[in-house]
Amino acid sequence: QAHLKKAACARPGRTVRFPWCLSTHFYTDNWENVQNFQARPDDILIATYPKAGTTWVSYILDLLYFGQTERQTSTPIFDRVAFLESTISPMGKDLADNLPTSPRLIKTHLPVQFVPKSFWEQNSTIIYVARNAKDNMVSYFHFDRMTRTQPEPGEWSSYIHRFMEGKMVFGSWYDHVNGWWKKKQTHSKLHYMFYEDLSEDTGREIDNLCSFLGLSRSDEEKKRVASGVQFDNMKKDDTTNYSTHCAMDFKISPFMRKGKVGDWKNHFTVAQSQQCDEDYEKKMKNSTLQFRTEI
Ligand code: PPS
Repeated sequence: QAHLKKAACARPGRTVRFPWCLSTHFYTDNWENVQNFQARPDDILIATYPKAGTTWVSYILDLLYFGQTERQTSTPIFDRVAFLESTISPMGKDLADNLPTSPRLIKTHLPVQFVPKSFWEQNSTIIYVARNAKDNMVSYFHFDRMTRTQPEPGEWSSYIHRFMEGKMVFGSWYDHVNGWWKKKQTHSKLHYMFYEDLSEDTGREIDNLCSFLGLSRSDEEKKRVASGVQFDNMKKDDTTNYSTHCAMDFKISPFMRKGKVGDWKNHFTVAQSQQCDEDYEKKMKNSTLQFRTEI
């Protein structure tokens, strides 16, 4: 098994060009099967643009539903929450099919229009997490440096432009956050969350999640969850920090890197920030979405 895992991600991802994005074969090889995935009414789909807080919200949901069982303390989060379109071991669709839990927690980075239709037919619950563009970009850049599943990021100065042009694995951040935001207006089983809100007040966001999901948990339980999912706790926990994942080189950058709102200030020059803001105004001018780049 370990040998197979190593072989599965020994080489960098082959770049695949889809009309809507640049991808790698890791996320497209199983496309038909993913599109035909059979969702269930009690499934919970955690949808995000990459690096927006997927693992954080996954762990919150995992603890809210299942607590600290043996499975939680021994199985890495990427084996407990199925990454649907991924073909990196574990194969996401097969893992999702065989998850023993109810609800099944399933993660996707797909733009809203590519979510398998059975999620809508079954009226499954969806949690979308969004993060401000600048911090999301910085986090993605460092991730691209350290994982073999993504194309090399190149220089930061050119990466910013590629991000603004939407030439990223999983496509344009702007289209992603807006597409899901639009869907939220008509789909009542979609809860749209922000990384910045979670960072500001994790307890409040857990309360909101519980209300949305119809979960009654005691204040004590909710406090335990909020404390368990703090950045430092997740960073030192080998089941949540991705240290056992085959495709990542933590010597370059750890998965649990900084976990902050506003780290973009350590990366953008004043000119880069202005350019990004001007471009942002144009791309987001028709959107009612509001992001915070500091708290
Ligand atoms: S992935 O690969 O798309 O699933 O990555 P994802 O989990 O969406 O995003 C990783 C970033 O989220 C940060 N993170 C957290 N921040 C604060 N608190 C907690 N508990 C937490 N857990 C994960 C993680 O550090 C990455 O952000 P950066 O800015 O790179 O540190």
